[in-house]
Amino acid sequence: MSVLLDNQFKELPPDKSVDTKTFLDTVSHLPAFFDCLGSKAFSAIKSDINGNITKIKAVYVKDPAKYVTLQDILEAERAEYASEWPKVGATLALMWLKRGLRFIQILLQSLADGEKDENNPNLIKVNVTKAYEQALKRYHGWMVQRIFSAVLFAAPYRSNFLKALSKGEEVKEEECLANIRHFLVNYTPTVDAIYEMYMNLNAELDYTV
Ligand code: 03F
Repeated sequence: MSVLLDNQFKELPPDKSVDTKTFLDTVSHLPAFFDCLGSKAFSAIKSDINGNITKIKAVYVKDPAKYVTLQDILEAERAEYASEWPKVGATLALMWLKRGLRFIQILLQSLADGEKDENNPNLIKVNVTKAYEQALKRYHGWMVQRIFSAVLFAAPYRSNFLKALSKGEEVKEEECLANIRHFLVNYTPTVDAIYEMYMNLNAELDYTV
């Protein structure tokens, strides 16, 4: 089976609201995937993503009936924290988590679209770099950008990455790419909806770390 199909996102309702519990259940499976990539270089990324999921979960479990959708959380925190908001609480955690999710989306989409470096077809550097430039780079100062360049060397080969997505099973490349496309059908609109929510609530910040 494929990691992706095990963690399929749910289809959004017409109002594009994202159900908090379903969202948390689905993203909670992502961090374990980093262990399959076979390099310690990914542990900082894994713990950053994990940390953000934990922060959102901590707010949700305090009052699940109040925080049915992700927007419920943002609106409640906006009222609670006033001028500190949005650089606080689950609002800040989701702001960063969604950037990691966007990175994964662009990376998977680029692989599914068959974008590759014709001279090094088994490397995913072009795909990873594209995802980084579009999803994260502008929020990183020069130090973190240098960390990215270092981590890039630990990026798995394309064939190993596709194998990891298939839980270590040897599957045909075409089958794996089909699974990726299938996964993106609900994943992309969910990530888009979260971005749209941040824009509509004026909750997006562009400081760098
Ligand atoms: C800010 C910031 N977080 C943190 O300081 C930086 C962490 C390390 C960033 C290193 C960059 C590496 C880029 C990725 C290269 C990957 C190569 C992959 C090859 C496959 C925030 O942190 C906190 O989050 C927030 O809670 C806090 O309060 O200002 C705030 C305070 O600071 C980030 O920049 C988020 C980084 C997210 C990176 C996500 C990368 C995902 C990488 C690989 C995905 C593999 C595909 C998986 C598919 C799985 C499908 C099932």
